[in-house]
Amino acid sequence: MAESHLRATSIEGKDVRLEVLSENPAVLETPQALLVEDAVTPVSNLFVRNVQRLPAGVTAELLPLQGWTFELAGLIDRPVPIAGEELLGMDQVEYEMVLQCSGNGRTRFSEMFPVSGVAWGHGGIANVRFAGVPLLALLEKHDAKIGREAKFVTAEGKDLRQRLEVQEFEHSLPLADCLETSILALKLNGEPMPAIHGGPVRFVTPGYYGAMQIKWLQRLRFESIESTNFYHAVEYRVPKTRVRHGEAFNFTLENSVPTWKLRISSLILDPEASVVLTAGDHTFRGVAFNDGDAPIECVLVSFDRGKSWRSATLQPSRSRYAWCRWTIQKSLAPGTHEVWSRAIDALGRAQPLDASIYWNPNGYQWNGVCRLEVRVV
Ligand SMILES: Nc1nc2c(c(=O)[nH]1)N[C@H]1C(S)=C(S)[C@@H](COP(=O)(O)O)O[C@H]1N2
Ligand SMILES: [Mo]
Repeated sequence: MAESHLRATSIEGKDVRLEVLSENPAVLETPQALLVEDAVTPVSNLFVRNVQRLPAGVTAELLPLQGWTFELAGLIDRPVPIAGEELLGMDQVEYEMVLQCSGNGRTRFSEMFPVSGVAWGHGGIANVRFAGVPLLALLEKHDAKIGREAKFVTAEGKDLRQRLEVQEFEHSLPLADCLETSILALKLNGEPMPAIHGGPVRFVTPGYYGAMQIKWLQRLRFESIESTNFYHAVEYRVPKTRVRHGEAFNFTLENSVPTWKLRISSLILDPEASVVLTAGDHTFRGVAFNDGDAPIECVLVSFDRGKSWRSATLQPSRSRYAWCRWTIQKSLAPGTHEVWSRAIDALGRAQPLDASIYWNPNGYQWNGVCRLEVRVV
C-alpha cells in the first residue's frame, strides 16, 4: 500500500506529482503543495476517484456531447429522453465548490483501527468551478411533472461495473436539494468537462461529497425511497449511532445515512508536512469549508497542542460552497511544534478535537482538527 503512494501518474493532462493510489480504476491523490497557490484548483492538479470505469473516460481529453443522451425516469409523468446538446442552448449556473471524496483522510481513521477502502491521505480534495444547467430548468423546459411521492433523485453513471458481483455506480440524493441546486454540469473551471472528471455531462450538487457528483450521466430516477444499489445502500454510508472501533456493522437503509453533506473541516496547506523551518516569524496558510449551509465563522489555530487558540485571518468567502482561505502569523523557536487548525461555522458546528468519535468501518467523512508537525532549527 505504502509503495503505491510513491508512484507518480502518467495520465495525460495530469501533473506528474499526483500520487497513484490505484491504476485501474484510476485513483490519484493531490499532494498538498499542489493545492496552496491556486484559488481554484486547476484540472492538472485535481484528484481523481473512479470507482468504476468508462473505457473512453480514462484521460483528461473530451468526450463529444453530440450523441450523448440521458434520461429522466421513475416517478415522473413520462420518461423524458434528453440529448446532451440541448443543454448548450440553456442558461448555465456556476458554482465554485469543494469537491472532496468521502474517504478523504481515511488513513487517520486507520491509525485508530484499520478501516477498508482506498488509503487516502488528505489529498482527495479540491476547490473547483462546475457550470451547467439547473435540473429544475430542464424539468420546466420539458414540462415534466414529478410525482408527489418522489423524495429522492437517483443518478446513474454510464460506467461499467468493475467486477461481476458489484452493481453499476449510482447514488440517491434528497429531491428538495436537487431541485434547489443540482446542475447537469458541462464545464469544469470554465472549460468543457474532461472525460476523466465525468464529461460530457455530470450530475453535480454543491455541498455534497464527491461520491454524489455522478460522472457520465446516464439516467436520473425520481423515487420515493433511496436506491438499494450496493454503492448507495451498503457502501458510502456511516452508521447513525456510534460503533466501537473495529466492530462489524451490517449496513441497512435504516441504521445508516449516506455520505451526503460535507462535514465542516479545515486543512493546513502551507508549510508542507515534513518541511524544516528556520526559527523566527512564519505565515501559516490553510483552507476551511463546510456544506454551505452556514458561513465559516472562524478558524482557531493552536501552537501548543490545544492549550490556547488564536483566530486566523479569514479571506472573504468566494462562494458559500467554496473553501475559504485563512492565514496566521507565528514566531517559532527551535524545536518540534504542532500546529492545529479547527474550523467553526455560524451554526456552531466545529471539527472534533478527537475524530475517533466518528470512527466508522469504511473510514468515511474524517474531519478531525488538522494537525501539522513542524521542526524548527
Ligand atoms: N459515474 C461515476 N461517478 C462517480 C464515480 C464513479 O466511479 N463513477 N466516483 C465518485 C467518487 S467516489 C468521487 S470522490 C468523485 C471524484 O471526482 P473526480 O474524479 O472528478 O475528482 O466522483 C464520483 N462520481
Ligand atoms: Mo469518493
